[in-house]
Amino acid sequence: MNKINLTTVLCLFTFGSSMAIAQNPLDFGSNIKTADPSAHVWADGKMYLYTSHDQECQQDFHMKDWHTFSSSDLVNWTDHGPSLSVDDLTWADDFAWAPDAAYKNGKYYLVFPAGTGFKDRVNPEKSTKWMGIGIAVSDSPTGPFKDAIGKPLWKKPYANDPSLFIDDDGKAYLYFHGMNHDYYVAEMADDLLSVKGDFIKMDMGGYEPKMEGPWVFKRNGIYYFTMPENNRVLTYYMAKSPTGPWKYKGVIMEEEANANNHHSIVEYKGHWILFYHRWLKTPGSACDKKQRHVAAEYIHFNEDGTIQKVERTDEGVGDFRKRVKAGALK
Ligand code: FUB
Repeated sequence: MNKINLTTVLCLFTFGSSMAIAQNPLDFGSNIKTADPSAHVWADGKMYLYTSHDQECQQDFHMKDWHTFSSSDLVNWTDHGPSLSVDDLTWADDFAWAPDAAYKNGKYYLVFPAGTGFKDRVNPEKSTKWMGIGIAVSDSPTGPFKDAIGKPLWKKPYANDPSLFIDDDGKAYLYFHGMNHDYYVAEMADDLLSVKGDFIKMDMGGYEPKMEGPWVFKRNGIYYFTMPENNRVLTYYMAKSPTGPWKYKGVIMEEEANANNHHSIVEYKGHWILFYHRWLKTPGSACDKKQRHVAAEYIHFNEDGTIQKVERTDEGVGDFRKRVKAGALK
């Protein structure tokens, strides 16, 4: 190879390798529309995403099943198919909304909201919609999951968007969005099949906006309660205990297009990742409207533990392998 050709090749290689790889929304290998990602890293070292599943061109969130995806590099994903469907439930037939998962006592648990009835937007007094939270179990992280108690954990209050946090001492806490019960937490029994005692109303430091989709994680001994505030803007609180008192800290990600967001935050191979969903028009859709797709971004912390604001990007975590190899700073 002469000198000019070699230089050209080297330039192309250097430029090409520094170019970001478009990775959002995540490529699940099909046209599937997914939302509400809950991320977990289990003992096999893989990242697992538990998501809800929008029917193509859906309206009013009539959703029927939950999917599990796994990956080792956040770029190549395996769709393990529906891990549970409302058809498998005796007490609900619709609204397979935002799930979460946990590993405890050698088993994998899927905690999920589901419901019955319908929402009448024109005459709300005619609405019959009801939602509750169920718990299903499997020997495998990808299911199939089996409804473990054959009923919701409770019937009142109306509740959805469950999130299970298991602390280092093994205690399990269930956070949720509930009618007149936002910012309550339920401590779960050791087998995760029932709630222990009463719901606990958490001290949110006097700031309790409308919310849904809470998520709790722990980093360096500090607990974080994150949520889509007003169902749109991702914001957070910090505390020294999983039940508060919490201190409001502000915005993680601004709202986009007046649409709901739903998220989870997890550490993977030394990097903190925010999974969320975006409303996007994508090729191959059966209708000309925005639909939900799961995406991911890096998330960074300041010295004092506060979270830096995150922008939505096309690149997302497309360079994850490279970053892990380089041991890049968080
Ligand atoms: O996916 C249905 C609902 O939309 C979720 O439960 C909410 O968090 C919102 O994302």
